[in-house]
Amino acid sequence: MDLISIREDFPILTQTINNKPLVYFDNGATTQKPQVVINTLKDYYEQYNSNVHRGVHTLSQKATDAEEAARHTIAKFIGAESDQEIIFTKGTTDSLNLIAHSLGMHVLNHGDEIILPEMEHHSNIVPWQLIAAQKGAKIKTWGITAEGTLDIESFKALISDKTKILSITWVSNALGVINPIKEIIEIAKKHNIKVVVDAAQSIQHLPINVSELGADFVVFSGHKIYGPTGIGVLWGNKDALDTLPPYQGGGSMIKEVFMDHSTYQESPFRFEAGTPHIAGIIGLGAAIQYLQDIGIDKIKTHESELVSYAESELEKIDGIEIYAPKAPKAGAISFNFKGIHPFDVGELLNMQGVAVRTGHHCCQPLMRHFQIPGTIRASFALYNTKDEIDMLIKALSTALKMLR
Ligand code: C6P
Repeated sequence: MDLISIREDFPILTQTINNKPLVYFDNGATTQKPQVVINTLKDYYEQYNSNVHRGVHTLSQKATDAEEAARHTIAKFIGAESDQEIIFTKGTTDSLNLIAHSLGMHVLNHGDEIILPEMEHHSNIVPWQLIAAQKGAKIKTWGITAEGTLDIESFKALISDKTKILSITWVSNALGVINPIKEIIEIAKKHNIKVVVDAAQSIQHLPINVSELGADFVVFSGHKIYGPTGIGVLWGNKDALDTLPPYQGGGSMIKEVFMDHSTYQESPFRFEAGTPHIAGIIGLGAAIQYLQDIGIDKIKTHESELVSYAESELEKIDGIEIYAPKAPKAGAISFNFKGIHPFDVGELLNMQGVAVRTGHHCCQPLMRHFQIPGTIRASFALYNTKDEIDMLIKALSTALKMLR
């Protein structure tokens, strides 16, 4: 990968923070945007801003074509069998709320069980709690090992004839750990369990083919894959989606409306009530095209080199604790220093131009497992370099001198 030219595609990266060159290692929270995405948003608003699927006029047709072209790009990128399997949402959180509601309404009965790993983001816990309460279903926690990984035998032990749904992250946002997703899905499928995969932290790092993965539904956010905020995707097999009840009612999702009842469109429009985030959709299409032009395999290789290098350099620091040290990781490493609060380290890194995330990373159950208030997380993207990791290590050493 030509990192010099890639970095030139991201205008934000050239700035200084506190008189130091910006080292942006908070990509797990959101990635920066390439110029092509910024230009795509600008062009839409400047040249063909209009509503979609509603007007016969030229601008509306142009916007509709651009939106559907983006849906096609995204469908191809994730290996969907048809564009109708791509539902646009506001993001991973919105996709998970949609699927928890619609799937939960469809398959859950009183006493049924939903399995959730302990490492899940709150977005993959709370929506399931809401539907479980409504349907009288039960959440079963798949606890993690002391190492911070998932143990397949504990999963098997949790399954009962009441288990209807497993919702699981592919890559942990807090630890960077890659879960053995294919093996897990295979086991779930033997027991007829519906599987929802939270791909918010894998979509930008690992190749995906939803048609081969074996999951029922996959969700992700646009802003973590170089696209705009406020846009996300829910993928599901078209037939499966068409059996589910709608999540929200409104314009675009109906066939006919009477005063006492309505009939609904098929997927994807069945789940896309109201005016969508048109600019966001087109911008996400541009982001995914950009990523495909570089190649996800190359990105994966580059980022796994960054993770290994960062891990080997961090390990040399006295008093560091790296979480899930032996597990395979994608895009992120989490750590702490004995006796030092992660926020203090984060502040001192920021003073030196290094942006990391500190805190519980929206994973309070996971933090409770480790009995810590939070971690320091460095998370990487395709534009990051080994030189930046050296800058992080140097900044950490300065911070630790001050704090110790
Ligand atoms: N994690 C992080 O810094 P939204 O906010 O809807 O785009 O994504 C929610 C979400 C769901 N699942 C996983 C695995 C995630 O990582 C996230 C977002 C960010 O780790 C913000 S908390």
